[in-house]
Amino acid sequence: MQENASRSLPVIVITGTPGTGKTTHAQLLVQQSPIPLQHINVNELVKEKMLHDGFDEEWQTYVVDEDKVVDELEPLVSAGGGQILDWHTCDAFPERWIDLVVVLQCNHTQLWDRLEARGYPLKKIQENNEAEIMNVVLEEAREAYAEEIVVPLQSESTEDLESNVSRIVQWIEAWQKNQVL
Ligand code: DAT
Repeated sequence: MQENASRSLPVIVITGTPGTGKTTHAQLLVQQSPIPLQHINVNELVKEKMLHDGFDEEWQTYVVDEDKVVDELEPLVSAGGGQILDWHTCDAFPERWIDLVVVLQCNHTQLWDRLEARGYPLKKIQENNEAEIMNVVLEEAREAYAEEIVVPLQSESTEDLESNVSRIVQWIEAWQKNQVL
């Protein structure tokens, strides 16, 4: 069991290959959560706070400085938790920060369409699609965190979205009860 007694609110990671639905889930979770949660879109934070070493034109992505990301988030998490960390990778976050890691998964044909609609270059669509097929993010999460806190969830339909968010809300309610005991 991890020692997270200093936090009054849980810290939840929502991860998955780009396009699997992290931001969509995080936004709905903020609305439905019984406790106030702050949605942190880490990609946006990287851009806003310049937590990177420049833009990679070939891959059309920022070269993220993960140490800077961790330093930026540490005071927030340490101040009592209550964050949803929305990012396509998760092993940079220290284990002691995290109470739940939701890994969203999506069938690769559907993922391809979502990324194409987003205007990603072909190479980036292929790379992400392959990563999804190979379960890269799930493996990464399982290596970085205790097995019982890593939960893979399918994100292919609106029904999936709604039932996933309900499940996370139930988890939050259970977490709260546990804190009181
Ligand atoms: P991410 O934050 O993982 O990159 P997103 O939340 O921006 O993904 O979603 C990408 C697109 O896919 C967006 O148009 C919403 C759609 N989408 C995501 N999850 C979905 C789901 N479970 N059902 C239907 N559409 C979904």
